[in-house]
Amino acid sequence: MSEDEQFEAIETARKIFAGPIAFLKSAPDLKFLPDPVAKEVAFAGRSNVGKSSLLNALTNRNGLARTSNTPGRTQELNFFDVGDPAQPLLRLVDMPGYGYARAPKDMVRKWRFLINDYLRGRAVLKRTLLLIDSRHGIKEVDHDIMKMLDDAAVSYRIVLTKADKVKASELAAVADRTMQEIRKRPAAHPDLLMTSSEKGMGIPELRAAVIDALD
Ligand SMILES: Nc1nc2c(ncn2[C@@H]2O[C@H](COP(=O)(O)OP(=O)(O)OP(=O)(O)O)[C@@H](O)[C@H]2O)c(=O)[nH]1
Ligand SMILES: [Mg+2]
Repeated sequence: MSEDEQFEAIETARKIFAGPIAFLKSAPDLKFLPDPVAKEVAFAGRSNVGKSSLLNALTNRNGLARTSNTPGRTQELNFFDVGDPAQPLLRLVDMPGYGYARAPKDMVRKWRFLINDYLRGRAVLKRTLLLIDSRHGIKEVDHDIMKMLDDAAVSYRIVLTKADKVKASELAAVADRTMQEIRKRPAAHPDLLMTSSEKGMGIPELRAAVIDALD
């Protein structure tokens, strides 16, 4: 993409996310999923990685998705309509986190099935944004999810979060390591997005990446 095209993609995406966006529904179980009438883009990642915060930054609406310092805040699949709610352009899906060791075992199991079944089986899911904490890089549980997505040929894109929490040199190092991982992954988008919901870093580019996923 040329610089002009990237600029245009960012501007188009900015306008879309400045328009109407509304909470649609919460699905604690696959049988409560909304009718698959719009393309979906999902936010997945370890517990506390910053999924709900990133969704809020993306839509420029604080408090649209509920965030918390305590892991395990989001416990259901939460759907948000972008565009005219009667005919949404797309739906954003805020997911429960995985890998939260201190959650009760039956809850962990329930979330794992919900996450895996949704990601693997949802025909309207156009792309999964797989969030990785800049401070920690890719962990074992992330490898498990990536393998599952690769095996099921579900397109995903890695997004580093909380970039404001690390020094520029550390960010460059974690980005390098993560890029090496991505190259080996068949279903992963070849580029990395570096973001901070707190500082707004990478958010315009992430908006463009979400819109790009709809093609
Ligand atoms: N400094 C900083 N803190 C962040 C950023 N993004 C999220 N946080 C903080 O990280 C914590 C977790 O954020 P959430 O958005 O709730 O994380 P989540 O991935 O939705 O968590 P679960 O729903 O529990 O899986 C909150 O205290 C946020 O304020 C960021 O870019 N920078
Ligand atoms: Mg959350």
